[in-house]
Amino acid sequence: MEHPENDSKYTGLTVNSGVAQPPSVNPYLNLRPRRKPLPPPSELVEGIVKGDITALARAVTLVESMQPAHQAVAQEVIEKCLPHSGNSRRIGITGVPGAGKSTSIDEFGMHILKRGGKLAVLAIDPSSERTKGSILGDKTRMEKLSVQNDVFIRPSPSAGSLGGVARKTRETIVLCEAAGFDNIFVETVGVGQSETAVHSMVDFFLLIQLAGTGDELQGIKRGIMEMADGIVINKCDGDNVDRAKLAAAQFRSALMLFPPTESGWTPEVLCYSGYYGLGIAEVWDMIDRYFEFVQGNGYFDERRRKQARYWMYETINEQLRNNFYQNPDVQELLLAKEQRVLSNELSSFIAARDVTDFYFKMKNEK
Ligand SMILES: Nc1nc2c(ncn2[C@@H]2O[C@H](COP(=O)(O)OP(=O)(O)OP(=O)(O)O)[C@@H](O)[C@H]2O)c(=O)[nH]1
Ligand SMILES: [Mg+2]
Repeated sequence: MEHPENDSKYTGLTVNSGVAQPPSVNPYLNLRPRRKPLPPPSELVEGIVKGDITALARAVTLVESMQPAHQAVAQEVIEKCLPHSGNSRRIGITGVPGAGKSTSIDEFGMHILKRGGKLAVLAIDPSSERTKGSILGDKTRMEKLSVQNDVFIRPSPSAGSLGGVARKTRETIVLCEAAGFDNIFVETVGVGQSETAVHSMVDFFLLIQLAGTGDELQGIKRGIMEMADGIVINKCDGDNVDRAKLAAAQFRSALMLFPPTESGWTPEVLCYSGYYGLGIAEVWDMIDRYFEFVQGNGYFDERRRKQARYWMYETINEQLRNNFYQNPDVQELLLAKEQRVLSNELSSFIAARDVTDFYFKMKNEK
């Protein structure tokens, strides 16, 4: 091709002859094997109960899928796994970003694996942005656990409503237990509502805190502290030890002002270092003592029963909401009403009543 700009008299940029670029569309795309057909539920259940990780992972993928066909299989698998579930310690772990959750889970996990048993690490993280980051982050931060045989690490189901994400994690707990995982960690980042969701599915709720600049207690919502069965101050190492101990004392005195817990257990405050592996055994001794205590006084079973009831209502709420919002006629009407509310032609309450009336009428006619 003629390139006037390559003329020796041309004073602008010159163009070099290039190399052929690869096609932008993968020529082998259509040669890829088709997706495997859905395995029958009974086959998955059989695999899960035998402890087959591949079957477990496939079932969890179905639980997380939005497709109705996948959901149908998933629900059947869960139902068949239920009689094999329940036999585990479910431990929720929360803390603000950077508190050291991943680093600590690696140490805690290795500590309990030494005693035998299997560990599943699940997460609840309803924000898609972080999910992408934390998959990468957790792979590197949980470097000891991620190469163990008896460990199943699963990042949070991808973004959706918190209720939806939490339900999937709860269902995944059932599958993991059926596969023989007798220790379940559910991690969540300590900002927002996800702690409540995690609290509603675990037996023990561990709050990881950091020693700060003296105003530790201000940043933490009271509600989260009230949910905690144990508070641990991480990064108690190097020249941070004194500050960590001070923070622990502050937490202890703050906890004394709280009303007694439902379980009768007094939450303990401990210092440790996840990174250097200091004080890990002490944290775990506390958790052991808690389980002994609540199994003795019956609170363990009571909490699980209450959680089961909670999840029944949560699931109903979610299904009602989905049924409403996913109805095409409702969607159309909603859009129209929304416009009128935005332009001040209609009050929010009347608009809401119009749409719900329409929905109830439609349901009654069916
Ligand atoms: N000095 C010290 N640093 C620690 C300790 N535990 C974690 N860290 C460091 O703190 C940083 C955050 O640790 P992570 O384990 O990724 O924290 P995280 O809570 O999982 O953070 P997110 O996944 O972002 O929510 C990392 O740079 C760790 O190396 C500890 O015990 N001592
Ligand atoms: Mg992390």
